[in-house]
Amino acid sequence: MSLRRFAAVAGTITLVAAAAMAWSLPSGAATAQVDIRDNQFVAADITITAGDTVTWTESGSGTHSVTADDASFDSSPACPGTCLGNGSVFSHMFASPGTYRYYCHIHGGPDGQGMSGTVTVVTAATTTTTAPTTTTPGGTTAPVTVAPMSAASASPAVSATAALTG
Ligand SMILES: [Cu+2]
Repeated sequence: MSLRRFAAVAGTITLVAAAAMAWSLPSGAATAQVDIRDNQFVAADITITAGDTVTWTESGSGTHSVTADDASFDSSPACPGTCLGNGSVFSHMFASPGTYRYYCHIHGGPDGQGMSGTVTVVTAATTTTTAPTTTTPGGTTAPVTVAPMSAASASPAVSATAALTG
C-alpha cells in the first residue's frame, strides 16, 4: 500500500469514527468526574447538563458503591458483597433535569447520610441542532427494489400464498 493510499484509508477511518461519535452522543454532551475515596465522594455535589454523563472512579482502597436514592442507578446492587474497589469505574448518563441523591451502601444512606452525594441536572441550553450527516464510504444507500415477477413465473408464488392462508 502506497503512503498516499494509506493516508486516504486512515482519513476515511477517522471520518467514520467521528460520524459514529456524533451519532451516539447528544450535541454538547459532556462527562463529569467524581472521585470515590475512603469514605467520601469528591466532589460530593456537582451540577451537570441533561444528557451529560457522570463517571465515578475509585481511588480509595475500601469497598464502596454509587447507589441512587431513587434506585435509578446502582453501581453495585449486590453490595455489600460485590462492591466497587480501587480502580473501579462506574458511569451513568442523566437524561432528565432534576436532583439525584446517591450514597454508598456501606458508608452512607439515603437523604444525605454519611458517604453520599448529589448530582443536580439542569436543562440543556436551547440550541438549534441539525441532524448529523453520516456518510458511508463504499456503502450502498439506494433502497433495495424487488423486481415484480412475470405472470408466467407467478403460479408457484400464488400456490404458496394459498397454502399460507388455507
Ligand atoms: Cu463507601
